Parts: sequence; structure tokens; C-alpha cells
Amino acid sequence: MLSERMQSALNKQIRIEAESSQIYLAMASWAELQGLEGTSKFMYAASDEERMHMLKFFKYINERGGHALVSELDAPALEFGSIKDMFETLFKHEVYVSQTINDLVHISLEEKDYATHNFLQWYVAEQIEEEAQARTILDKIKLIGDDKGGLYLFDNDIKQVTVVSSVSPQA
Ligand code: OFO
Repeated sequence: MLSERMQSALNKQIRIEAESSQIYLAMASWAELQGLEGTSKFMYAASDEERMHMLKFFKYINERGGHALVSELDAPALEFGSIKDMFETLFKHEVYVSQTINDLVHISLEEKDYATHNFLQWYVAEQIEEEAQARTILDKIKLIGDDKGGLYLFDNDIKQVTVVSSVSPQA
């Protein structure tokens, strides 16, 4: 059984994961309008991935006798000045999500909820991967600078990049 405190913290995370999904969906749309087909494909996949992260929390809360809640969401930014700005926003957002996962781990230890602590390890591993991937992409974009040809090649390359998932989200 989840404590009230643990349950409410997990429900807050559902909202954060759902907002992440919306943020990346807005990025997918913006990239599509810029003609950045590969980048847009990457963002659509990232948005789907975040929805899976959300659902994993959802199922876990209900499985442990709690009530997973659907909440209102903050509206994401819809415009990004440049592809570099967009990936910087993504990177900062993932760093923020890592912090929120760490806070949850902290609460699980304080509540002596070792099942939830164990459950959260999947997210801890996932965040290491996501931050690393975002950092690598950002480094590439910085190298390209204002080179249009470089941007074209980058957009083509990112089509091959699979959005990270360290372990199957169904696990
Ligand atoms: Fe991008 O991360 Fe969810 O958890």
C-alpha cells in the first residue's frame, strides 16, 4: 500500500511526464513546419516515449492500491527560435525531470517504501540515457553552427536515432 505522501508525489510525476509528452509534441510540430523531417520524427517518438513513462507510473499507482490521477497540464511553448534553442530547452527539461525523479527516490527512502524505490530505478537509468542523448545531439548542433548543409545532414542523421529506452517500458 502506498502512503498518502508517496501517492501524491507519484501523481505529481504523472503530470510532469504528461507535460513532457506535450512539450515534445509541440517541438515535433514546430520542426515539421520548418521542414526538419528527421528532427520532427525524433520529437514525435520522444513524445510517445514520455506518454509511456506516464502510463508506467499510472499502472504502478493503481497496482499498489492508490488512485492514479489525470490532471490539467501547463501549455507548452509552441515556437522555438532555432533548432539549437529547441534542443537546449529539451536538454534543460530532461535535467529537470532527472531532479524530480531523484526527489521521488528520496521520498521513497524516507517512507521506507522499498517497492517504489525499486520501481523508480528504471527511471533513474532512463534519465542517465536521456540526458546523455540530449547532450550529444546538442553538441552536434553547436558544431554545425549556421551551416545549412550541416543542418540538412544532421536532420537526415537524426532519422536513424532511436529515442532512448534503457529497458522496455512494459517491464
Ligand atoms: Fe524524458 O523522461 Fe520521462 O521520465
